[in-house]
Formats: sequence, C-alpha cells, structure tokens
Amino acid sequence: MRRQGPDIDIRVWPDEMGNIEDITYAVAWLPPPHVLESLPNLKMIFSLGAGVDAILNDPTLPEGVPIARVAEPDLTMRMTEYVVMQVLMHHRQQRRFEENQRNRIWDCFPTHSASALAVGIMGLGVLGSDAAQKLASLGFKVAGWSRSRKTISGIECFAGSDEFDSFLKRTDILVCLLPHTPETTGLINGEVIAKLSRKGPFGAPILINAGRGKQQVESDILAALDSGALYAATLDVFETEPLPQDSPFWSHPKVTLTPHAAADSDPDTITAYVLHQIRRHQTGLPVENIIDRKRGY
Ligand code: NDP
Ligand code: OXD
Repeated sequence: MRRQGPDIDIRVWPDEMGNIEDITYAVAWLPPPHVLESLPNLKMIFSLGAGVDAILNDPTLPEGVPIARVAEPDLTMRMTEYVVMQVLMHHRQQRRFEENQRNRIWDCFPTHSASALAVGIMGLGVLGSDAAQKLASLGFKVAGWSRSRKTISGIECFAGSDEFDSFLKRTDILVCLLPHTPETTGLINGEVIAKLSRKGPFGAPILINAGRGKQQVESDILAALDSGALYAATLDVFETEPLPQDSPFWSHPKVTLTPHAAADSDPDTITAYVLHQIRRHQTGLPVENIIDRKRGY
C-alpha cells in the first residue's frame, strides 16, 4: 500500500498507529474488537474482501461509519474460474478418471452433455451472476436465487423464500455464493439437501460451497454424503477455519476441499482498488460498493 500510495500516510496496527486522531480510513479483514471503535475520526471502513461478515461481527463496531467491500473484476474472475472448474470436474467425473489413472485402469465410461445438468446458484450478486453466465455459456441449465428479483439473459431467476423450494427442486448442482448473514446461517442443512433434484445423471445432487462456512451444517452434509442423499461435495469454506485436523472432510471420498482459496485476493489488485476508493472519497466522489449494515451485506 505504501508502494502504491506514497502520498498517503499509512499506519499499521498495532505498532505504527501514532496519533489515532489522524486516522480517517481503516482497511481491515478480521478487526479485533475495540480497534475500530478507538479511532475517533474514522470516516470509512474498507473490507479487504468481498464479504464483510468478519467486520460486522465486531461487537464494538462504531455506528454510522460506512463500510465498503471489494467488488472488482480480478476477484470475480477468480471465483468464476473456481465455480466453473468444480462444476466441470463433477460433470466430467474427473476424480473417477484420476482414481483410474492411479490404478492403471483404462475405463472409458459413458458421460453426458452439460445440458443434462441443472446448476443452481444461491446468490446472484457480483460473483453469482458472473459464474451463472459463464456456466450457461458452456451449456449447463443455470438458475439463480436471490433476495430480490433479477433478470439475467439465459438464467432462470428465482427470488425470495417463497421460490426457494422450486429453485431447489430443479437443481442437480447447488452452488452457494451467498454472504453470511443471520438469514443465511445454517441454510445448507439436511432439509434443504432433501429438497434438491434427484433426476440428474448422478441420481443425487452435488453441493459446491464457496460462500461462508457458517452457512453449512457440516454434520448434515456428512450424513447426506454417507446416506447417498448427496452424491458429492466441494467445500472451500468451513464452520471452523482452518479446518481442524480431525475433521472427517479431509479424507471423505466424496469431498473435494480447498482452504478458503476459491477467490484468493491479489494484494496488488486489492490495494489499487482500495486506494482508488480512498481517492474518490478525498475528491468528493461517492465510494463504491458500500454495504447495507441492516441487510448484513
Ligand atoms: P453480493 O452482495 O454482490 O451478492 C450477494 C447475493 O446474495 C445477492 O444476489 C443477494 O440478493 C443474495 N442474498 C443475500 N442474502 C440472501 C438471502 N437471505 N436470500 C437469498 N439471497 C440472498 O456479494 P458477492 O457476490 O460479491 O459475494 C458473495 C459472497 O461470496 C461474499 O459475501 C463472501 O461470503 C463470498 N466470497 C467467498 C470467497 C472465497 O474465496 N470463498 C471470496 C469472495 C467472496 P440481492 O441481489 O437480492 O441483494
Ligand atoms: C472474501 C473472501 O470475502 O476471500 O473476499 O472470502
């Protein structure tokens, strides 16, 4: 940040704070309680990621200071790559090929076309809508679910709790790209899994969660994988991160896991984005991507 913004006075918590009355902007990911509260002249808080749940979780978060989040093309593309890669991996049964290779088995088993699979994306925001469109361009039948109604060409859009069950019923691969809020906590549970389609080529649904771990009930996901109610799962996020060493997910044969790395933020890109927003604020322009604290995202 100092390299990219040599004209800006940058203080690093906790050792280089100096006179805290000078500090007008905070850039944070997991701020410990009382740090933001202690800054009397704070005008804006910038999240270092797309999600702001860790900031909103600070019980001492000062009221009235706007919070801006990251929404920029590099992060979006990284998430889209991840979602497309995981959908394709399940669709083309890549893990089965890998196992066969390990065992020197030449098995050219039958496959199906992308249009045989209905992908359903929970969250049609910046990330969900981009992933949805890229998947649709590959031929998957794509739907999305959001709080408010969306219109996206080629995507079947469902909205609100009234349409949730219809969305689940048509979905063979459920992708979660929701923010973590009180409403989305524990949303991916046994009841929701039971409502997913079983008409797809694998006979049971597949889950991909790259939203937040607190959205999933891990005991329900494990039970569903073991009973066959879920065919497979890709998990990037977990109730506890880092994932505890004794978690059954590490070695579960139906689980592909990554360490909250679906859309890793590039430090140079995020720095440029935050500095651009600070300069907008300094010149009287509105800062982009301010979150709604009441909604929680
Ligand atoms: P946005 O705010 O752009 O989109 C959020 C979407 O979720 C919106 O479509 C919103 O609906 C929908 N939504 C929110 N609450 C509900 C609800 N209760 N019911 C139905 N739909 C709901 O966020 P982004 O797309 O930028 O990011 C989404 C999340 O992805 C982040 O909050 C973060 O948790 C996660 N993420 C994970 C990363 C990783 O590496 N694993 C990296 C980056 C982000 P509406 O459009 O109506 O408001
Ligand atoms: C984010 C993340 O929210 O990396 O940006 O999880």
